[in-house]
Amino acid sequence: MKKIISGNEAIALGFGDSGGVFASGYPGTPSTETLEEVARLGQVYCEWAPNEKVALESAIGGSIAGGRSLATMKHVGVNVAADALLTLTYTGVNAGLILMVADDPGMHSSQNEQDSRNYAKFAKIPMLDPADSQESYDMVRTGFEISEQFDTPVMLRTTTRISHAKGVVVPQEKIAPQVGQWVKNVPKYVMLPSFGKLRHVEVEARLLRLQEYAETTPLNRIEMRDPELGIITSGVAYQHVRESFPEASILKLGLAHPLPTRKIREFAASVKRLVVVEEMDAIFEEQVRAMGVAVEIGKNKLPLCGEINADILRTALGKEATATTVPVEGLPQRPPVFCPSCAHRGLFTILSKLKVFVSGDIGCYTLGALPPMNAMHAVIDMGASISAAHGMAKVNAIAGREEKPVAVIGDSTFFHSGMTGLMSMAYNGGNALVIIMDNRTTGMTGGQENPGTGETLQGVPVRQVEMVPLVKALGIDNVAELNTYDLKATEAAIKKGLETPGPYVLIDKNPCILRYKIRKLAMSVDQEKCTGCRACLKVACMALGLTASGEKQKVRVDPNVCNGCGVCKQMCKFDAMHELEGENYANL
Ligand SMILES: Cc1ncc(C[n+]2csc(CCOP(=O)(O)OP(=O)(O)O)c2C)c(N)n1
Repeated sequence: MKKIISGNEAIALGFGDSGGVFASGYPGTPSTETLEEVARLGQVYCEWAPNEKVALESAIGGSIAGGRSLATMKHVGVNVAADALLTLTYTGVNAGLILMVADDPGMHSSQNEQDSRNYAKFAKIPMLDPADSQESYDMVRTGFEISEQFDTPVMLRTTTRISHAKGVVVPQEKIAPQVGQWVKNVPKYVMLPSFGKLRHVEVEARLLRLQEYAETTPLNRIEMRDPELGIITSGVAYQHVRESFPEASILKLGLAHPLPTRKIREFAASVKRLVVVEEMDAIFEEQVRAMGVAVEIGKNKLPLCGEINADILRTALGKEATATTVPVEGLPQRPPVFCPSCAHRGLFTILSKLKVFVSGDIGCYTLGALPPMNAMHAVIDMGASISAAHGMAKVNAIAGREEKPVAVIGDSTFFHSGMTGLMSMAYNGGNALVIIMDNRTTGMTGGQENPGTGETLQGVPVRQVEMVPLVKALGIDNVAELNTYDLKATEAAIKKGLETPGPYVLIDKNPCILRYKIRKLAMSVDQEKCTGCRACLKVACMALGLTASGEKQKVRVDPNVCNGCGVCKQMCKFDAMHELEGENYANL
């Protein structure tokens, strides 16, 4: 039966329909819904791993044990899993193995916009690049076939628009999951140097066989139209090409690595002007040029940064833009802020006041870097807050600087890759204050489960990892709890952590109000008492606004937005704020 589903949902469905047995992943936009959908469909066993390396390694184990396996992650997750990937390419697979990676050109929700096609080249493995939901679905099946035929992991790469846009999918006949043999094969799976050397030779031979496959597979197709203009493209860029140049001839690369060199030459010879349209890096273009084939337009006119759209393409190729994508001028900027009553707000109100150097991390708390808080000064990658703070403290000590850095990290990020940094700090005699915002969820990506939530991906209750004993086990003696809804207590706790020499950990256990649906009585402002000093606005809450312009603007609270955390109330010196009595507007 036909369905209208997103690319992520299509991959999940394709996995269940293609004899999938085991799936593991770590959340990350735009990949997250894939594993959530596998869980919702309920056909195949799946789980959240604490990080991408664990997810891929678990999928490797699933494959070795004979089950078709899937690992899901966002592009930067592949960096975390790369150690496993770059040797997995040597071992190959037993049952089929797909690494689904979702790229984020345009950085809608990421710390960088790296192009995962580089990883396919780097690891010398095939990469499938779907252009819509149907292809996302079909390429899971094809991916498993390629994986088993060529004894290789396969990367299935989407981008934000493929992952999140919906399209029609006609499912194929379902393949029942079959678990094959659990094989002991030491030279294939034990990557000692002596075995690894032999496997590397295999990898090179496999790549040549894959290159031959690339020439004939229908994944790479020539769509011959007007020979005047020929465009080599793949993925979502194919859709933009079809929209802006419906008359152009196209070589559509469904297999983005390795490339079909003979087919490329054949296509180039059959068109007058050759253009390569790809988002982000010039991966195809460089390879085509290296073949000695002339490319008229590629990255000389098209951007290396951000997404491509129909108008960018039209302009690059000398046609007029259609103005469908030109943003309206003069709209007010609305930087994202913490949710009303989020526990992170109190923390950053105080960190901002104390003007300390904050080594931040990736999660909802990264918003603390934005105005008006401006209270985060370095954010690199997941887990870096603690290790970077450690390095800062060491250099500060060498320079004779007294200031102690503060690291801020969430629970999911701590479990992902913060723990090792903290262990290093304890082991190497570090000197930073570490604040763990343990809101018992992976908030930023939509409130997923993690080892601390006490629930699996399917919502099955399990033992929670407790933060205090974990931190102590990593070698930290000074551990205290924090309540960021209490500004005075938070300030005192942070000051104590900063004054005490050596590593010091504060743990805030207030749960994510969104994930746990916590409702509190809304606040209200006594207009008689409010002086309009705006001290409360420093907490950057979207429930707070100003009264209509008049002689003296005062603060008002939108009771439909306010969730009554009372942080703004603590900023008011005039006792103008109080909880709404009698009626809980937040529950309206
Ligand atoms: C390597 C990597 N994997 C995944 C992500 C996506 N991601 C961004 S923040 C985040 C988790 C945040 O959770 P937590 O640390 O608990 O903080 P919260 O958002 O709940 O405050 C994830 C998974 C990423 N940016 N980088």
